[in-house]
Amino acid sequence: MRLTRIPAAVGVLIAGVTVACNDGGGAVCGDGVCDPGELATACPYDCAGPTCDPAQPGACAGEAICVDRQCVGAFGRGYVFTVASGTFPVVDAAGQPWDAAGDPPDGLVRITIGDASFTTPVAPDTWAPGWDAATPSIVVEAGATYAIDVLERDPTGDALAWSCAAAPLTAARLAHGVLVCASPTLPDARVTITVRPG
Ligand SMILES: [Ca+2]
Ligand SMILES: [Ca+2]
Repeated sequence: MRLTRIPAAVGVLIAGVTVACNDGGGAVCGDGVCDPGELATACPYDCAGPTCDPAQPGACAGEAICVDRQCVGAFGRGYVFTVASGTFPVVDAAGQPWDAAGDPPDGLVRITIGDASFTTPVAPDTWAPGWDAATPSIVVEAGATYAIDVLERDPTGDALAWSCAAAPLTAARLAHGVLVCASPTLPDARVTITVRPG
């Protein structure tokens, strides 16, 4: 079907008053509104040319992120969180070696977004784990909390090494695309997590 571009896509001037006329709910291609999930490639009528650069975290104002060069609502959409890598301090928070005889730690990371939780595999015997472990797509709603728990595995179970939490997970953090969890007290205790829409 051929769509005709008309000024009414953004409003109609009636007796000197501009009336929004294409604000119906749902992602309807052709309604003149670039809804979440609509892309310039699939629906150029609604999502006109490039409006943002995804390499610029602050490219979109308000609670929005840049997807396919369009500023779209940050919340109510899926994200993939990838626990990339990290570093462990030489000793734990109690000043004790992680394992017997100074053996390197066996780190893993649990990430919790709202009600969704994901745990990486263990990276055995390393001070610089490179998990590169991606979550399934997790839908982030406005106001969702997040928590990152870095653990160390022993035969007796997992011990918490350090952790980070925030409420809520802001659009700015989602747009920035990187979450870093570093301990304020343990030197070199650091984990980097990347975030992308997906
Ligand atoms: Ca070990
Ligand atoms: Ca261990």
